[in-house]
Amino acid sequence: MMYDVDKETLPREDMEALQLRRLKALVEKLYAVVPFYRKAMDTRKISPAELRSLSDLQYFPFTEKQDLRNHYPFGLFAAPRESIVRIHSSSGTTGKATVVGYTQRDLDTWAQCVARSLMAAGATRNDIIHNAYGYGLFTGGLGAHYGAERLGATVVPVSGGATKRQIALLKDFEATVICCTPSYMLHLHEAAEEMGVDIRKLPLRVGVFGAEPWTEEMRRQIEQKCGLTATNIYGLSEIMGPGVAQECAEGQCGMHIFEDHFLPEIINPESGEVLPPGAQGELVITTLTKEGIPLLRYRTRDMTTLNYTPCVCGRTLVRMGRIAGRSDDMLIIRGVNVFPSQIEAILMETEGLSPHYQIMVRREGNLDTMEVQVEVGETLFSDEIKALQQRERRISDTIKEFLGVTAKVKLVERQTIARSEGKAKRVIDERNLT
Ligand code: ADP
Ligand code: K
Ligand code: ZN
Repeated sequence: MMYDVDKETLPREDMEALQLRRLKALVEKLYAVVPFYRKAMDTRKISPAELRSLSDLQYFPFTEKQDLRNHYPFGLFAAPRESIVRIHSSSGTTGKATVVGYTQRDLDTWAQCVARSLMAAGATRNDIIHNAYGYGLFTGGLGAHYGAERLGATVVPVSGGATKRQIALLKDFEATVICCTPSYMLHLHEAAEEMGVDIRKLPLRVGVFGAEPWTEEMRRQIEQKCGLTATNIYGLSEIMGPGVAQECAEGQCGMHIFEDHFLPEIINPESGEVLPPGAQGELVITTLTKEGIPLLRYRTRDMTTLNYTPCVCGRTLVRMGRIAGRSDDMLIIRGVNVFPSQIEAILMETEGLSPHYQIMVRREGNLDTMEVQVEVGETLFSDEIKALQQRERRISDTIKEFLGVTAKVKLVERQTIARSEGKAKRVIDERNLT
C-alpha cells in the first residue's frame, strides 16, 4: 500500500525530469533570493544557467551545518519572515543551534512525506498511532504527529518520558503502531516487563524507529521482544525532519528516499567528489520543493550508500542503507545530537577543571549513557567527597541544561586520563553500533 502511488512508483526517467525541473527553479531562486548562495555561486564562478542536467549539480557549492550556524537564526531563509508558520531546531545544540523555518506548504509536504512513511511501514488510516517522539523544537514529535493525522490515523501524542504511563496507555488505547527511537522501544519493553506486561500480547504490530543509529541486530531484538515489524525512518531537521526516507515493511532493506522532494548524492567526505551508485560515502541532500529554508547540496555528515535497484515493494524510489557512522565526531545519545566540543566548552567554562577529559558512551540495558570524566586542577582535589559530588552534580546539571543530555560527571585525579601523542581520543564509544 502506498500513500502517493504515482510519485512512489515514478519511472526513473520521469523522476529525473521532475527533479531537473525543480532543481533549475531552486538554483535560480537561491541565487536571486539568498545572498549566501549568490556569493557562493559567484565565488565558484558558476551561474544557475549552467545547470543543464542533474549531473551538473556536482559543480555547485555545498551547504554545511556551519553555514546555518553562521547565519543564525534566520539568515538562510528564502521566504519572507511573515510567511514562516513554524520554527524547529536541531536537537541538543547550544545558543548557536541550527534553526529552520517552514511555510504552510512546507508543513503540507512534510505531513505528506510522513504519511507516505507510515504507510510504507504498514500503517493505514485505521491504526492508532502512539507517538513517543519528543514534542517541541525537536522535529520528531510534531513531524510524526502531523503525518499520522494526514494519513487519517488516530494519533496518541504522548511525547517522550513517563515510561510506565506509556505502557498503561499502550494497553488502554490499544495502539497498533508506535513511533519512537529504537533505544526507547527497548526501554519501554524493559519497563513493561517490570510491570508484568508482555508487549508481545498487546495489539502493537508496527514500529517506526529512527533519529539515532541502530543495527540489524537491534531490529531483530526489538521484533522478537515486542512482537512487531520494526522499520527504519530517517530525517534531519535541516532538510525537514523525520520522513526524508523510510523503509518499506515488505523489504526492510533500506530506506526509500522521497526523491521528488529530496535529491540525494553520495560524496567522498574528504575530497567532496561525487561517488558512483553503490559506493559508501557522505549523504548530501538538495531540497527540491522547500520554501522556508531550501538547501543546496547539504552535507548531512551521515555515511551511507544508495541503491537504485528495484525493490520488492514496487517503489522506484532509491534506497539508502543504514547510517554506518558520521563523517564528523557528533554523538547521538538517545536521539539527541551532541558534539564532544560542546561538552568541552562547558567543562572549560567551569572553574578548577583541567583540559583533560574523556567521554565514555555505553549502552546500559537498552539506553545510551554518557559519562564525562574530567581531571581537576591541582589545588582542588583535597575537597571532601561530599563537596566533590556536589561539583559533579552541578556540572552534570549544566550539561543537561545546555545540551539536553543526561551525563554522569566524574571528577578524577590528575594524570588519570591517558594522554595521546596525536589527536586526543576524546570519546570512547562502547556501544558498538557500526
Ligand atoms: P531531528 O531533530 O530531525 O532528529 P537532528 O538534526 O537533531 O534532526 O538529527 C538528525 C540526525 O539524526 C541525522 O543527521 C542522523 O545522524 C540521525 N538520524 C536520524 N534518523 C536516523 C536513522 N534512522 N538512523 C541513523 N541515524 C539517524
Ligand atoms: K537526532
Ligand atoms: Zn521497498
